[in-house]
Amino acid sequence: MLSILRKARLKDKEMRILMLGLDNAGKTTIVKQIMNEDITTVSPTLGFIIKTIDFQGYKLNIWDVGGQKTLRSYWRNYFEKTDALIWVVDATDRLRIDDCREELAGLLLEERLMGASLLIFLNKTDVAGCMTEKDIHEGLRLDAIKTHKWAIFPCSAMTGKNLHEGLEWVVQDAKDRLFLY
Ligand SMILES: Nc1nc2c(ncn2[C@@H]2O[C@H](COP(=O)(O)OP(=O)(O)OP(=O)(O)O)[C@@H](O)[C@H]2O)c(=O)[nH]1
Ligand SMILES: [Mg+2]
Repeated sequence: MLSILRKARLKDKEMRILMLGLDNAGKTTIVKQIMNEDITTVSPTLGFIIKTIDFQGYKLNIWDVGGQKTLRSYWRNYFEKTDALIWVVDATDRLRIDDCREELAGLLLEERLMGASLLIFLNKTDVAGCMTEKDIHEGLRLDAIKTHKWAIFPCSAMTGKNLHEGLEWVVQDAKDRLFLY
């Protein structure tokens, strides 16, 4: 019995994190920055990339999926067993904030994502004049989200600002829930 429990817990030392957002939001750059890889050579993701990060004793399998409009219908192929959803928003992309809200709202209706923690990375905040946390709060109507526990972290994939802190939150939150059962 104990060994089964231990195995279950060991298994929980792995987390599946799904990273989505509109194209050009900076998802791939965020992952590369976290992995200390060269961030000067990113190009749009046409399929998906899985990166495994060792983080505070946990193995994080991060699924970075392309966000171009034609690719969004494939997002649903990646929902299964997701512990945490990272939604990346481009703080400089005011024109597509409605598009961004609608795509996120659609995801939050997904049954297979119901148990997932939601981390919102407000990326590109190194750019002067970009949208603020308050702008995003209103633009994405975050207060209306009742289905998921969420947090928003203004960050920059260029400088690395707040990326670690965001991951820390989402891992802690997913962890808290895993051990409830
Ligand atoms: N200034 C600034 N530019 C960034 C930042 N993050 C990403 N970029 C730039 O934004 C562009 C898109 O970055 P990607 O990481 O390819 O975006 P993506 O979300 O993976 O895009 P798709 O794969 O098409 O879904 C690149 O030119 C990056 O250099 C940031 O924090 N600040
Ligand atoms: Mg990408």
